[in-house]
Amino acid sequence: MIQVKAVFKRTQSLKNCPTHYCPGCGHGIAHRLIAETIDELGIRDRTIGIAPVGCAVLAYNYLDVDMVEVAHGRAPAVATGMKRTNPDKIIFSYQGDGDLAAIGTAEIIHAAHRGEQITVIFINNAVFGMTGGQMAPTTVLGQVTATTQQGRDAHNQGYPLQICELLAVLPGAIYVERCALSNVARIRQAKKAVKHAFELQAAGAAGLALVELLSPCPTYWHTTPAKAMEWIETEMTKVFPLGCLKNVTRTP
Ligand SMILES: Cc1ncc(C[n+]2csc(CCOP(=O)(O)OP(=O)(O)O)c2C)c(N)n1
Ligand code: SF4
Ligand SMILES: [Mg+2]
Repeated sequence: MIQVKAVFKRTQSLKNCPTHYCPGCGHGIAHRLIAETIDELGIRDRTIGIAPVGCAVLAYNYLDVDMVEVAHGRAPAVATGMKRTNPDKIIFSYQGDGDLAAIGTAEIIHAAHRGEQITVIFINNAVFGMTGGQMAPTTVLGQVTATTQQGRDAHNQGYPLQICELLAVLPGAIYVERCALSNVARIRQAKKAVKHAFELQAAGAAGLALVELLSPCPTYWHTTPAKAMEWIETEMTKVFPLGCLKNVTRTP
């Protein structure tokens, strides 16, 4: 008799549906890491996600947990209210760089500053993807976007904004790590980081946990999925160094 051993099975917290993301987009990978984490921690029945603006606005079509949609940049403010009124729930926001690092800069800084007990997954793809590939605060110098046709120039458009470095100095932020979705080893590390950010909240740690994921956008980087992965490794990580910037344990 042939023995069949299951080596792979569906991630329960991911819905079984076609994707709307472009080929090679990092959002789908990030969704999967979150869904696997929720399954592995057994927190599906008490997790509430906040969907962003941007290409992942439809995150609730993929993640099979309770989700709410909030206005541009406001996710950390809404997450604050949700967690304070439902302390037994696991609250996470999922935000792009246009959402978190441009429109919602004030919200994320103050939520971290207040030490809100929330988990933030921050997708840095160096552009405003959904609206046509305009420059984001995270666009790297020299990068051509719809609004920086000659390449981003520090004199005209300033320098790339490093959110992890900004937040790590705030006492209210307890865990800040930057990972990349650029190859299998990096994705495995990203999974560990995402899981840790959820575990801290599940364990009742007091403070905000944020994981930044450098994520490919082949469409608005005007390149192939494979070259987009390479570009993260060769260019993005120079400006956004990978690693854990902060990991402290604090209970209320
Ligand atoms: C108040 C307001 N600001 C801006 C927009 C347009 N808008 C919608 S999504 C988006 C950018 C989203 O970019 P990002 O968060 O980086 O997500 P991505 O698509 O790159 O994943 C913008 C500017 C809007 N509709 N309303
Ligand atoms: S435009 Fe970029 S971020 Fe948006 S779905 Fe396509 S590859 Fe992903
Ligand atoms: Mg973006």
